[in-house]
Amino acid sequence: MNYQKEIFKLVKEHNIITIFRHLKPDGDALGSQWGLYYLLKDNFPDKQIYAVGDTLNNFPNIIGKEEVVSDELIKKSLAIIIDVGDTPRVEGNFKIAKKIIKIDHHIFSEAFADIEYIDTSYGASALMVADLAFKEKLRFSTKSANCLLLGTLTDTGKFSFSLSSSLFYTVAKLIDLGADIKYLYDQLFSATPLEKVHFRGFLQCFFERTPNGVAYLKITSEILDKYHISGNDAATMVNALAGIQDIHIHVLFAQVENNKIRTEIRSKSININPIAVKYGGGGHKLASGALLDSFEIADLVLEDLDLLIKEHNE
Ligand SMILES: [Mn+2]
Repeated sequence: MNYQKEIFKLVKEHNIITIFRHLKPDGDALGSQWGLYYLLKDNFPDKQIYAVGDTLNNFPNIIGKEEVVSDELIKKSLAIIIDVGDTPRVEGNFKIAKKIIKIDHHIFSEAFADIEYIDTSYGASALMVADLAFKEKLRFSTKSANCLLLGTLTDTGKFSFSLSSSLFYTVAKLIDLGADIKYLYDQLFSATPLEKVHFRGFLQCFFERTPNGVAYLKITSEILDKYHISGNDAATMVNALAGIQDIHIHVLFAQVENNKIRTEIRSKSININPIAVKYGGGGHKLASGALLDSFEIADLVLEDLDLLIKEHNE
């Protein structure tokens, strides 16, 4: 299928377009959502475009203000679901839309759209949007370029998880189109709050390891209180344990709402996605997550991950 052709055919056929992303949005969810929003607004000024969501704006001056959109409006719209592949994780009532397009770089888990554009070779959904727009020869504004670079910088960990030449080629084009990489770097990576700095130090000093090389920490609510950090923020700091000698996989288990355990798993090269899927989660080959019911189940996850390394070494 020629995705660019099919996607923009549907875009041209609809006057109302609603853009959805996943719950607890990260930089790529918001960057790809808002990059697409500005691209469609700039290039199809007669259409009504909505970025759907109801969260605090974590990236002021880069993305816009999200809107809660009525069901009546969604019903008449083309819904574009971006950076998420399974229905429970989509924020908003997208299922009632007239037509649905999915654009995502996570490993496939569920088909629900009229067009399912999935490409796991992309380091960020923002890069998929950028390439679609380049192929369609859309006009970029500084805003759309900045949003797409935001998504790329965050999801690729400042270009450490994804290193293809096509990625750098796309990024170079975004910078030429006005994306301010210095500003984004300063906003994203040069102003870590002190609590997080201290917490990172705690992680790096006190992590434990399994016999075959899984680095991990179980972060209880007592630890969270001590460092004045939320369970969700704590879990996303998993890469504080990246790049350690003889560690192949690193994991954080953090207590969140309803005593659930948010689990973030990262790997240097072994595909850890099947383990995340086994425990009800998902994501990418080298970066996946799940929500567990208890720290006891976390022990089972650790056993599985340790065994995975052992089998890999044999
Ligand atoms: Mn993403």
